[in-house]
Amino acid sequence: MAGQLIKEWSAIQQFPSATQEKLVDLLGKLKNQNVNTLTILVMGKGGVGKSSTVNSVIGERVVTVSAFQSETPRPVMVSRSRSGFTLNIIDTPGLVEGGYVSDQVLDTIKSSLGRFLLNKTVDVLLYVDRLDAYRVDNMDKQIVKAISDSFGKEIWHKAVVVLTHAQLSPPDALTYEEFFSKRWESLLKCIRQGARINKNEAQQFAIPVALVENSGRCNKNEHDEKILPMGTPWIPNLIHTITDVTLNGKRGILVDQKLIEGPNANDRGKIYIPLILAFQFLFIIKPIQKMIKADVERENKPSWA
Ligand SMILES: Nc1nc2c(ncn2[C@@H]2O[C@H](COP(=O)(O)OP(=O)(O)O)[C@@H](O)[C@H]2O)c(=O)[nH]1
Ligand SMILES: [Mg+2]
Repeated sequence: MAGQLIKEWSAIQQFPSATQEKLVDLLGKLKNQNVNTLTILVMGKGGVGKSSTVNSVIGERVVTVSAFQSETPRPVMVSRSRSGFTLNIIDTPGLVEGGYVSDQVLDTIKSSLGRFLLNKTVDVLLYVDRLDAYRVDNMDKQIVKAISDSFGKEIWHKAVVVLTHAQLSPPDALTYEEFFSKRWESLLKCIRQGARINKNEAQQFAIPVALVENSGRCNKNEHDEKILPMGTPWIPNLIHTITDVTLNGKRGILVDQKLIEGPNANDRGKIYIPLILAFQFLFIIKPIQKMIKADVERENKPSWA
């Protein structure tokens, strides 16, 4: 973005003053630690609320949200500045296409990152899913695995899991807290498996979760702030979690040539293809050919031989 003028983050004034104060505090905390730019990458399945969350955080409709249409095909970076502080948020297309994790989407994300941020770092990954889902499945694990293979397992040091649709009434007579902790427990387990984070590493990879409700019907407190069912204003809470992860002492994700051109999940297996072919030739095809040859020789001998 060299030389390009970054838009002023004026939509921050759309937030209720209680939220504005907290945001200004958090941005101050980052600046005190010499963090003048905060770059956030948003990824997840399609339709989970990635774009809506980007709009909620910026405070205006900066990216397209659609219930039924297929999403924007390319990643978009939205940048806003405020008193010397720059916020970059990168919204991306859903990672699942036609029932598979799409390598093509992952490649597009990486090459777009190269265009937006070459030799700069991503500070935080927002991994978005919905709170109101009752199961995790193998696809969820595949997505986490694909992200880890493409960006390195370390990306989970910089991750915040965002669960949208947080204003829900839990099923089966569970309390909200019970439902949340069950959902989070199973998703966290799935993330650890997909990212191959073992028991000993779980402590280092303490992945935080933040709840989000993008709906216009989100409840508000007496200060007009959008709140979660337990009363927490969710926008300041999300930015607080993002700030903590930014300052957690772990290195951000460097967008260099190696990352952009590096292999992703399925490509990695491809290096074994020549080996597998060689194996098949030496240990399966060759012996069969030998057997056939021996057979033919036997057949060709005259019966009286
Ligand atoms: N009720 C509710 N609807 C949401 C929430 N987040 C997104 N949506 C809706 O879900 C649909 C998909 O959202 P979108 O942000 O485009 O998802 P994306 O495909 O992940 O970018 C849209 O109709 C949104 O209005 C949320 O937190 N609560
Ligand atoms: Mg979207």
